[in-house]
Amino acid sequence: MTGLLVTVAPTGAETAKEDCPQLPTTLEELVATAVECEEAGARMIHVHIRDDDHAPTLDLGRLTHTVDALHEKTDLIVQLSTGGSVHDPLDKRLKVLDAGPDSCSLTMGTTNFGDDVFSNPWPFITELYQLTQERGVVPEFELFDLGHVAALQRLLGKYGLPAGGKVHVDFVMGVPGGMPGTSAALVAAVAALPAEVTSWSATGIGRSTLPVMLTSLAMGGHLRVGMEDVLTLAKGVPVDANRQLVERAVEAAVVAQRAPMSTDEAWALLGLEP
Ligand code: KMH
Ligand code: ZN
Repeated sequence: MTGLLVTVAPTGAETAKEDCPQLPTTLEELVATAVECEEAGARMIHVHIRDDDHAPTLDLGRLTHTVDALHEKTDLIVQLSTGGSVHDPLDKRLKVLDAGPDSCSLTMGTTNFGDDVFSNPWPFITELYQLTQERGVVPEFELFDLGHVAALQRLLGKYGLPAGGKVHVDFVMGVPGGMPGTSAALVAAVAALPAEVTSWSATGIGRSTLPVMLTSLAMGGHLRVGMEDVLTLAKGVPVDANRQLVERAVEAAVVAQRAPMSTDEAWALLGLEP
């Protein structure tokens, strides 16, 4: 069976620090989280950062400092979010690549996002994609809906393969407005993937976390876990640290006879060099 890539998404842009003090929002908290999640088996980190008031920010200086600090303290693949928060303008989201990440998220279409809209118009997608190719940044294609799978096929057909030659996607499931976090939806979405896709992972938001995790493991997919996507371990049991979610994913993987990947295997999976 395929080895397992665990990506940790520790912070996100939606949860307020005051509602969840254990959310890593400062650089020190983020780096400490990254170190312990790597020890627990994570090999990639999907990063959103916050400002001094713990509000989401795409400040380029802070992003660059964050990438450098994570590279200094860990061997994790550093993936910056280009999704940011639903309030971030498209031009600022394109600038994220200037911070020098190994990887970046690239969402393949506009999605209703709870009461908001997560905007990803086609011209933005193509500009961001071409920028990743120029800069040698490996995109992780975020697919919130079945239509995003078709959009990925269109993108690859028109602009060719990403930097590094691998095509890695992540299904983000259970967002109100996107595809549901069910086994049936994951099976349908995987069946629709373009032939160029070399690896896929999945994450289920909130209560869909466990069904999506177990289905992905059974299907040979990889996992994204973290407090960006879920804040409870079970009903009424809050997550105290991202490490707990990584540990749970690794425990489930071991039961499924999916050994967590080594650092070198993870970087190679994405067409990157450590
Ligand atoms: N915060 C969401 C609006 C990404 O990181 O690329 C977008 C998001 C996806 O989290
Ligand atoms: Zn994100």
